[in-house]
Amino acid sequence: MGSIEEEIERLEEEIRKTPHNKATEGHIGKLRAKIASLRIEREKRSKGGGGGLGYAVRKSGHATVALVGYPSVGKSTLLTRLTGAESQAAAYEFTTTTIIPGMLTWRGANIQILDMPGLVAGAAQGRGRGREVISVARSSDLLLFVIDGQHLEPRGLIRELENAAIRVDRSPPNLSITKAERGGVQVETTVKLTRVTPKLVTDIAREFGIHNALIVLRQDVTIDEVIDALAGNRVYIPSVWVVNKADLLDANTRRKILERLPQLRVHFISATTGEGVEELKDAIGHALAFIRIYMKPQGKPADRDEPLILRRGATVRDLLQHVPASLSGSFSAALVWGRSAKFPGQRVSREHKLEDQDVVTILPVRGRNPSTRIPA
Ligand SMILES: Nc1nc2c(ncn2[C@@H]2O[C@H](COP(=O)(O)OP(=O)(O)OP(=O)(O)O)[C@@H](O)[C@H]2O)c(=O)[nH]1
Ligand SMILES: [Mg+2]
Repeated sequence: MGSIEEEIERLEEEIRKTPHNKATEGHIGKLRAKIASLRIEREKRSKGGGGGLGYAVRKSGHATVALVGYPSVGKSTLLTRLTGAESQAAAYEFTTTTIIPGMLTWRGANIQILDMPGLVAGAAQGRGRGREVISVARSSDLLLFVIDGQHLEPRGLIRELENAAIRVDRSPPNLSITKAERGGVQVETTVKLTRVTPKLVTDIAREFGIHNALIVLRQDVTIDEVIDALAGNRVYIPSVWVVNKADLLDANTRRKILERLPQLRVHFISATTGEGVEELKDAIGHALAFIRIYMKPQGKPADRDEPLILRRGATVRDLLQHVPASLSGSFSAALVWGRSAKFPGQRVSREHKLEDQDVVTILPVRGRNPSTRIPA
């Protein structure tokens, strides 16, 4: 057997050659599982191989957005338009060679936007600074895809990210895997399965070296979703799509572009003229699903001027990361008013999920009033 890379290519070739039908579905599923587990192996080796990634972008602000697109579509021009940050733009490909950060302020939220080198085919295997681009994309909260009239291949872009275990605009499949000491692989279902059989799920689990486990399927999963869950390294990231250089596109061309991208809701913008850019800022802000929380010191009115900004789904535990240590360090419970509270002033624990515009008071452990603590 050759290198991992060759083995992956051999399996991909086999999938291409195999006719796709009901009878071969299981076989293809297993081949795909094998590829997924080899890719994980490849990642492990390349990380263990030293050298490091050679870049560092410190995440900052309330959320991070990665600009993803082919070379020369106008990512850097757009970064500058959105944030004012300087990132060199030029009429040749691969102008940008490192990650350049900028900050966009939207309704009180600080959104970090990262300009990146253009993505090319084979990025997941490390072509054209692909590893950097992908690892930054993986850790972002939103992918801002930039395409232009000349580079309308959204599937190619998504495929590169999919190969690097990024799932765009999807949610994790509803299934659980509990490893066991013995007993083989048990598959239980709570719904009718139409796309996989328990036998196939068991076979795929084996490809990942899982021989004893309880797997509970709570939705009609696809083979790929089973593979994703077993691989365990998938990240699920929402996206916003823009077609840039709209200043060069007449109404007819725009209509044709929309027809070619039926599955996407694209925004036509021009990074040079600014057309559509304010609407894009709103789209980014809404996609990031911020919530505002008003802090209310015990026995005093809430601070309505400066809300804490969190993301939808945030709990009191997340909130505690954004308050002074003197408050979070002595946390015993919180009182909540607003949409997430069953009644005004409900007493809740760290696990309580907050909603937009909630008012929160943090209660310190009795006898440890934070305002009278003497700093060390
Ligand atoms: N007409 C027009 N040209 C644009 C627009 N945005 C960018 N450009 C031009 O497109 C070229 C490439 O722009 P960049 O911003 O460097 O593109 P990039 O995607 O960052 O390119 P790489 O860093 O090489 O991947 C430059 O000549 C820009 O002036 C736009 O909205 N309209
Ligand atoms: Mg650039």
